[in-house]
Amino acid sequence: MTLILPPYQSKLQGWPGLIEAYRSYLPVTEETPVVTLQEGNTPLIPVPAIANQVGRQVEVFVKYDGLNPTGSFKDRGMTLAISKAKEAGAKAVICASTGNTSASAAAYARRGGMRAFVIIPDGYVALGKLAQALLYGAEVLAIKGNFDQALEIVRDVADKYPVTLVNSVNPYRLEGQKTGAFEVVDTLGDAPDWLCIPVGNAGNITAYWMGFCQYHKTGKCDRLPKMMGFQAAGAAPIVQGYPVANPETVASAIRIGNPASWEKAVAAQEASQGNFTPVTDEEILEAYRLLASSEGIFCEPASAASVAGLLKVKDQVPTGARIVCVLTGHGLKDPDVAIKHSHNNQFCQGIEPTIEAVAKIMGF
Ligand code: AN7
Repeated sequence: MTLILPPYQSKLQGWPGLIEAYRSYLPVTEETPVVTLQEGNTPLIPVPAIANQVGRQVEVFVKYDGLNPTGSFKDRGMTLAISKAKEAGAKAVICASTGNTSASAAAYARRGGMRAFVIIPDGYVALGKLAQALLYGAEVLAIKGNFDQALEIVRDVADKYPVTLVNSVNPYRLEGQKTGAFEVVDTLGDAPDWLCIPVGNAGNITAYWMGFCQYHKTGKCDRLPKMMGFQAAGAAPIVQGYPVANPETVASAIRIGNPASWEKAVAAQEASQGNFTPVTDEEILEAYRLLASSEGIFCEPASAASVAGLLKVKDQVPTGARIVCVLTGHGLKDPDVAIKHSHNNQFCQGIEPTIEAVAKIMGF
């Protein structure tokens, strides 16, 4: 078996990537060729301004998974899915994506020496994500359709042709993503009271719940969180109870009308006595701006749905609760939305290049 890591790698100190860090909890063997970009180990950052808005002496943290190697939580699942695909001898992988999965699949597949086919909804993938897929060297197929249609196509293609599907219907994706929950518990010393998370294809909420349950069973945590899932109001099939044919939201990452992990996500919500709640685009953008301008944390719009959701249901939060909101992707993924919706009226252009002109505008 070809090893991906060069021999000098094993002598390095520091974080080895999540497969090595959580090897005993993951379906890998000594034979598995580990394809890693040292993903995981992302910070859990206190967000006091958000906590203040909730009140009731709560503690609020964000799990900033936008700091993964390709800028989203997808890397957690992709390191494992690509390693297992390589172990099985795959030469090519395929995924449907609203953007982040395509960026992650492209990076890990290319690092593992495989072709990466990505099917995306034409015109609905944020600029940074498209840039990534192109530069990583993916074969990018933009369809005149939405994510749900793209997912149907890739399922069929992977059935009929020698390509491995790396959407979250691939069980290794969720196995890798559950490490997000491990890291939260490892940092806090126990599970939080609430885990607030954006929901699109419903893989991540399912994976976090798997992670908390596995850690609970092995005695790493004493309790389990309520799983609080938030969908964009224009793309809220789980909230409504039926698929949405034409999902629409500014949060293009979660513009999904028929989630693949629907039943598993509902099972997690029910077992944890959590909830699914819709948040409007305006609420998402409000939380997006608040995180950046009050906390210094730039996430993408879909990620801000977790904080928007917490603020929306803050009256249900128990006093003194400890809450974690998952920030799934980096803000630089979607520069168009940032510029369009910053509401920053202090951007002055066309200024004469003199100290006097600058000082005057500064108000001195
Ligand atoms: C930033 O990339 O579905 O509920 O194709 O990119 O596990 O789907 C992305 C989803 C939340 C929703 N936040 O997670 C894709 C894709 C961000 C995302 C979600 C996505 P799931």
